[in-house]
Amino acid sequence: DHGTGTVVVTKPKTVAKRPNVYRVLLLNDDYTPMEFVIHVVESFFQKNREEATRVMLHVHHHGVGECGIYSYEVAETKVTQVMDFARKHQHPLQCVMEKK
Ligand code: NFA
Repeated sequence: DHGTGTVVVTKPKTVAKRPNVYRVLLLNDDYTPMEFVIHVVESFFQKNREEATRVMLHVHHHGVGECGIYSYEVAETKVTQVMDFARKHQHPLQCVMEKK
């Protein structure tokens, strides 16, 4: 009611929104050394060596894997940092983000 006698009925959302939540993913390739990927995951995604190794092996075996969940701005920064670092070392490693 808006004080006018009008009743407003709101349709429930089918699925809850996840505003501003993004997954950062690494993609497998045949050339980037495993040790380089572990180093990337450790240094840009605040994971210890054991966790970073698990992420690297997941990507290696499944083709894609999650490094972390962030806001749009932080995810974009992570992708840029990883892509710049891989290019600098002449590895074809790809890092992407997707809305969750
Ligand atoms: N598949 C790469 C190799 O065998 C390792 C790798 C893992 C690359 C995860 C990219 C991402 N050297």
